[in-house]
Amino acid sequence: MNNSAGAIPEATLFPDWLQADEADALLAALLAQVPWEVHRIRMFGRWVDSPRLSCWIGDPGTGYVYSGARFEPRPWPPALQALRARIDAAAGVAMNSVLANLYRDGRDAMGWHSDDEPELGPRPVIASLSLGGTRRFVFKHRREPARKFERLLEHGSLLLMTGDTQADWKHALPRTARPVPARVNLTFRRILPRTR
Ligand SMILES: O=C(O)CCC(=O)C(=O)O
Repeated sequence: MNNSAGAIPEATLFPDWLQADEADALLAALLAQVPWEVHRIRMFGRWVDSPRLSCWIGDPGTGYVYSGARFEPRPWPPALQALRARIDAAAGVAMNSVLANLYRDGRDAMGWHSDDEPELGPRPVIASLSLGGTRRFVFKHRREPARKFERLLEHGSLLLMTGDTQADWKHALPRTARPVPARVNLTFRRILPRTR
């Protein structure tokens, strides 16, 4: 999945997409500027607190339904306004929203899922920027679950997921017992206009 040898040809990891000092400054700004909240999600028929803090950010009209709940977008914080154009250039897509997640320590995590909500359309481009503590990011094939692989998402790295990545693979960010610094992840997305 790195630039030389790909386990998924349509998922590309750019380890040092941001320089360390720029990534440090962005992390500090996001911790201060984003209105972090606990999202309630539906799991196995029950509403539970998501084990991380989150914020759905976007242009007007980019309401998003995931894990059984609907989220209306918060406005873009100043720290993301300039970054947005650079993400668009890297992804080749005009992103109009971003899910920001804060993993406070190794107990915060994200379970198996694909970013395949109808609002994203078929074959969505997702640009995932990681800041702070390094965490494992794991992929499992949706129809052949024995096919799994993982990558480390480091401070300043950008993971671009395109093509059939969401249709063919699930991903997760597992818990860890290892002491790990706080991590912020930003998954930039393009929500398509409603057709009805
Ligand atoms: O934290 C991450 O790296 C991924 C988060 C994610 O997959 C999601 O929120 O959909």
